[in-house]
Amino acid sequence: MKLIYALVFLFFSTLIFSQDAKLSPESFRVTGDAVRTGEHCYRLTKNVEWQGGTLWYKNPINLNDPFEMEIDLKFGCSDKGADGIVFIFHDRLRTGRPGGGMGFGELKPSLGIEMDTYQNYDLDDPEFDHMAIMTNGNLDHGNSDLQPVSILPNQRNIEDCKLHRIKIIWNPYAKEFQIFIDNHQRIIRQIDIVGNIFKGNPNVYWGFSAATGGSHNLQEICLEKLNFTEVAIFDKKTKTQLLDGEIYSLKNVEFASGKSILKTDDLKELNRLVNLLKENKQMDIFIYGNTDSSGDAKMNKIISQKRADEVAKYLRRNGIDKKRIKAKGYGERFPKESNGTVEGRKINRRVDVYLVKPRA
Ligand SMILES: [Ca+2]
Ligand SMILES: [Ca+2]
Repeated sequence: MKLIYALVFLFFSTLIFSQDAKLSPESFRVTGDAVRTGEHCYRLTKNVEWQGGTLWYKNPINLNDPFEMEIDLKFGCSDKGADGIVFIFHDRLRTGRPGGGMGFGELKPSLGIEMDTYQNYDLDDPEFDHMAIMTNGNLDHGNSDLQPVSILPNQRNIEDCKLHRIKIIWNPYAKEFQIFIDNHQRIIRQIDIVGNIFKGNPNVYWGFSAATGGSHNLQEICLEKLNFTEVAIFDKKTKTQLLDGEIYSLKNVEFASGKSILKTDDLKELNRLVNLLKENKQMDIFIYGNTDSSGDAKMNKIISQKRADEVAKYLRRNGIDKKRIKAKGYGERFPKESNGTVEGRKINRRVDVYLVKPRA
């Protein structure tokens, strides 16, 4: 019984930990006039003219997995202030046109949930505080497909000095977006974000952007709950080394002695490799299998080839063109450490990769 309690505790503490890691300030980048003001709170704009600020989550997320978040937004205290806040998906950490564009204007490719408190006549904005799902930085409601709804029910003013809870749910299986404000469902829309907007790339960044113009408001955000899958990517240094063509030993890609079956449940490292190759389509990859010196040298060469082939197979299964992949087994020829110790042998049973720079 005690064991079950311990396991349940472990499970929940892991959940809480991953939630905390996502909410931690280190996971975010503020740009423009945005600043952190509390544990999980940020000010996007001051209540002065011509401000623009964005809060970005630093790592890309995978839109083929579900996405859910709850945050509190404050739109300021002056009715008819400006300009509003936009939730953004974009393929880079880059902000669009401020002012009436709210940091989303002309940003391509992108999806934005605009929460707009200022009526721009040139964009056919309605008089009331409104929200809509918009694409590719286009905030013009002249297009009948993009008719906005009021943010709060009954066109109530949202610039009321209060925090409002917004809940965003993305269901990738139904390709459906749902948006709730203060527990009222305001938008439900089917949209193929990955296919139609991001041309098949599911890895996008998300953030909240706000701006002011001649009219203004204090606009703030507090993060409450975040739930999504981060995309596995190499750290900056490793990525640079790989793109420079340096040899790299895959981490956590392990094999039992004399075996070619991938031992690890942790596929992050292989997914990092897949994502790097998808990002850099001009580069090919060489995969080298290696063994320790236990057993027969000829046999080791065969096993090392199988190890390299295992990794190649994983890349192919995840959409990397087989023409870009070369896999070779070197057996025990290139040990990294001494074969005299258990640890050394474990390190020597490895797969090395390097990317081939495109010819100029
Ligand atoms: Ca507006
Ligand atoms: Ca208003």
